[in-house]
Amino acid sequence: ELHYPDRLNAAQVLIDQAVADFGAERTALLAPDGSKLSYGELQRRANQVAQVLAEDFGVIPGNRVMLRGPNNAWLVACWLGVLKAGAVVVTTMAALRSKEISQLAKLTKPAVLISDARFTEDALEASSGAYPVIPYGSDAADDLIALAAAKSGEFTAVETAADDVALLGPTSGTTGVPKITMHFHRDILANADTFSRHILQPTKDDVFAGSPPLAFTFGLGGLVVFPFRVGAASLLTERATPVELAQYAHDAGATILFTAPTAYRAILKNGKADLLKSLRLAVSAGEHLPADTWEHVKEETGLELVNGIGSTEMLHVFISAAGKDIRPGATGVAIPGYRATVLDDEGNEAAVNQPGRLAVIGPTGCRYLDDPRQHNYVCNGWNVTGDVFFKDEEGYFHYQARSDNMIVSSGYNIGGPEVEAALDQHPDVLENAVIASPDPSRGSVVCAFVVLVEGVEGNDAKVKELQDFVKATIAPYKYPRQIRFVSELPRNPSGKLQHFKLRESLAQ
Ligand code: 3SK
Repeated sequence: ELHYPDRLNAAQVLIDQAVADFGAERTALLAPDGSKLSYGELQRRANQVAQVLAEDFGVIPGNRVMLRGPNNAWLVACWLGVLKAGAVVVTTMAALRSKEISQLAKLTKPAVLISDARFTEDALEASSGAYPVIPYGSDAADDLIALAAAKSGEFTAVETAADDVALLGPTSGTTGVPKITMHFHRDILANADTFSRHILQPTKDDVFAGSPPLAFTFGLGGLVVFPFRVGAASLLTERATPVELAQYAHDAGATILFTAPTAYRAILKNGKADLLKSLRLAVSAGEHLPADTWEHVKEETGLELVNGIGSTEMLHVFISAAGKDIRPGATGVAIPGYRATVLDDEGNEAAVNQPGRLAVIGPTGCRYLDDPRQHNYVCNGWNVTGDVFFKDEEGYFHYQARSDNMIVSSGYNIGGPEVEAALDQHPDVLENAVIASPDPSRGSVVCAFVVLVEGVEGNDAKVKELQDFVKATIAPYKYPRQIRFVSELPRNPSGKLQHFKLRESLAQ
């Protein structure tokens, strides 16, 4: 059972408390170029961001502030500064296009959008003056960094309630409309005090590293919340291939790595297993970890990957195992603080070894912002995830499949319907359907079945044209790596698309 005071500001704990407990001089953040930022310097930056927001932009507690940028020290300072000001962070992927930002802004109603200067174009197009866009990293006089430099760096965190909303985390919906998960200040600490504390057992001497963006709660936990909760350091990389990540982590003396199975496979494939040997722990989540990947990593590096499943709805990992508790091929058991089960179609607990929907209860949980889909996710107190698992005799959970058509590719969650909607906008596309196609290196890739309008030829040039079109319409990482031209799509008698038939056709 976790106990937090009624008045709790997660940023006050993660930065002010860390400075008090571990010292201002301790390294908080590292970058691949060898630069470092201490806890004291980061605290000052976060305070300055809070001052800019409150004093220059009139941000008040409860306002929402959208953040957009790759993983770096300024993004972390902004994240902490927004929370210290009592406002609510809305995390977004830097790669999102204006249409996607507008959609999220419509749902979350930000008072302000703070954007890395390299990504302001889409942000400005999306806002079209409805809310201010504050760039950071430009030469402009109104750049956040310039505005921050004029501030004292003294700011007392707003005394938010433990169950005030701190974070709005979007998750791609299967209907094309994103869902916005709401998380409280206490939820942010709860992940550190359950998964991190019991499974990773970090100390202040650990150095965390990893690939997931801070806009994905997998990255936020692993690269900010977990290290800062114990006064450890975190290496942030803006953009790195798996091999570059392994090299940076090695050079920075990283001890705990967070990435997806795809990246571990790529590191081994490129003959760079040695770079991982100095790690104390390597965490694999975001997509299914097959037993042979686990064995291969063990053979090549001696490391026993810590597998885990989490969700944006639950904020972070809730099933995992480490050390002697690991069973290769299984995801693990419910971590202390959480309970998990498998439900059958009637909502009853499924028998041992019988697949069903994975359900979980714990200190974090799903609260969608103003969204009727809440009723599908939370039933009788159980958070019913979109994953099919079975539980074995020992209580270990084994992944089977995703029960919706969310495509998990290289650790990115991509809603199939969103890609379908983008393709549909192309004048040559009559209709289309998108599914996951199994891929040995990425886990899955986005595969689109496309019916072209009459007279248009489906050839390699058209494939490239449609791919470029999707990349320009939605975040480029969502583009269909495979496109198959077909004369019609399978539908049931009431006209509903039968995605499962397309999946079957891939398997043949
Ligand atoms: O397993 C996942 O996909 C996940 C999602 C959110 C946060 C953490 C994780 C591991």
